[in-house]
Amino acid sequence: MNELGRLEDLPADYVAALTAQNLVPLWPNLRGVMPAGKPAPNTRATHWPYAAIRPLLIQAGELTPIEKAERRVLVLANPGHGLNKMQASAAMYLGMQLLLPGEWAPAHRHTPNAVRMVVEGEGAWSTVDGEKCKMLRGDLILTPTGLWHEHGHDGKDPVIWLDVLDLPLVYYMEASYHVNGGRQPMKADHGELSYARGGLLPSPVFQPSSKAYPMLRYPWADARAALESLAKNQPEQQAVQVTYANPQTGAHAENILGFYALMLRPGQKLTLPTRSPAMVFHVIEGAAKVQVEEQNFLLAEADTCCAPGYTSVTLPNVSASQAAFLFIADETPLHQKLGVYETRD
Ligand code: GTQ
Repeated sequence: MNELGRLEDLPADYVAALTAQNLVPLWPNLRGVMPAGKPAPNTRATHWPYAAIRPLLIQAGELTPIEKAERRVLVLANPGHGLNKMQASAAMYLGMQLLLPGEWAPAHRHTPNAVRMVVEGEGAWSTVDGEKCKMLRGDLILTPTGLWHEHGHDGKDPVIWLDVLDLPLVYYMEASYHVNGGRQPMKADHGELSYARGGLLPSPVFQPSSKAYPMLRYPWADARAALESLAKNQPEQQAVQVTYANPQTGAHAENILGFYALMLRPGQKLTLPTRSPAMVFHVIEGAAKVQVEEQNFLLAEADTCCAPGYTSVTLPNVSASQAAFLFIADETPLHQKLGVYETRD
């Protein structure tokens, strides 16, 4: 490969003349923006143990009233991007959000898409597009782009959930903004009850739903049951995994990020195919190791970690007797839509 000319090889007055005209020579920068063979990501494999986050989040509850925070969130920031960038990967944002009993996180809507994965506590709910969604441990709740949402809490103990947003991408596109609103009128919660079983679509007037996001709450009890049933029926199958999908179209539940639940059988060690999208792993039940090339993280329940794209990831279940259940978020829909999705051997 040719050594390309460096900036220092150019006369200083020439570089100054370029700068004065808002011009930049490509050749000193070409390899930086298009490295050889594979990208050089800023995203670093990073582990955020829940045991470290939880006390600091509870302390945030003492330090900052909800009125002063709107959303009381500690952001799981990837040091490879710089903590102030508040990104876990190029397209993914992660936050751990705390709502205390009686608190209310007021209604707003915004252009980034979000989901919530409930980590701890009972009695909270999110109203999304007028639909009241219960928040139970392991439930996935969508707040897709543009839909009004607010969070409330009628229970007794703190509720904590993991937010996953495509905020870094939408922000990078200079398309990120929010609108505040008042209390949202509630409709009966029909979403998860309407789409109660796979393969059965509600069609009361022989019409598919006209909603872009017909299902907003994906109860953990159903996802877990689907995984258990897959594991039982397909004993040879390596990856016991389900995708959170739009039940009307079969496409990914949201447009930019993909969401999945994975079951690791007792003692199983699963190697994922090397693929272009970055991934996030969050343990719903059990414990698992996440091996990202040479790095090795031990994830306890409620721990979260991320891996950059184009890396090989192996997931050993730590237990020989208990299954482990992971929630996964990744950038697959984005890569597929942009035509840059790749797998490698
Ligand atoms: O709950 O609406 O972590 O708007 C970041 C931005 C949560 C939310 C976040 C948000 C929210």
